[in-house]
Amino acid sequence: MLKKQLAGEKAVEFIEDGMVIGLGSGSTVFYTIQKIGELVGQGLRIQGVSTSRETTLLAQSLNIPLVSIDSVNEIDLTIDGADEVDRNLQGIKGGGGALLYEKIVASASRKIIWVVDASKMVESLGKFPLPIEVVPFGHKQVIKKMELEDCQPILRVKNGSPVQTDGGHYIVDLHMNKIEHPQKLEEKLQNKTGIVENGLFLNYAHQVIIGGQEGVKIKT
Ligand code: ABF
Repeated sequence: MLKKQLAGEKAVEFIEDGMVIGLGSGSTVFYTIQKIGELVGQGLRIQGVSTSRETTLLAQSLNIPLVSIDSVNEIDLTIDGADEVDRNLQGIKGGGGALLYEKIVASASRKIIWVVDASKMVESLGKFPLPIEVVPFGHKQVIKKMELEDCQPILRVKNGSPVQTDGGHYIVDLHMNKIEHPQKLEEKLQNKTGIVENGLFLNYAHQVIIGGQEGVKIKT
């Protein structure tokens, strides 16, 4: 079985009947959502809160009941993917461009589990380019500021046009190679006009389920 599939399917063991479940985005949590669809078909009662248009379509195709994040008090458990995770469960997310809605859902979640294949586990964050979500109006000014701060920004482009997120923003990837002080960088990015959100997910994940050669490991 694929390492992603191993990790993705393992996560459903943490789902209890009646829960509100945050449904993440990406190719690993894809397997989680598939499994949830199977369990819903066997009578599991959950309400899903989606983090992206892509996940909404997948959940709908599996007849997983979806509710708006604004119709629930809180989310019991969010299961999502990640691009990089360090030993302290600090992570980088947003490779798939869903970071804003993922962080909003994560912020409303009592518990967060990430599902990854072993290649996502790193010593330090930053080799994966850090995605930031920026407002289209003035995005070149933000890029200029990031260049001056030596963050190596590159506008994410597809077929010659800037990638647009579900929220209608652009994505700029910061090719920093190594992020020495993630907390400090996160605070700096939070305070930059024009930057809507950044892909540093610090102190969010409670557990990471890792699919590897030797099976599945759970890191808490
Ligand atoms: C999502 O999962 C994104 O934040 C991230 O880019 C993506 C990566 O996971 P995968 O490798 O499983 O597609 O949450």
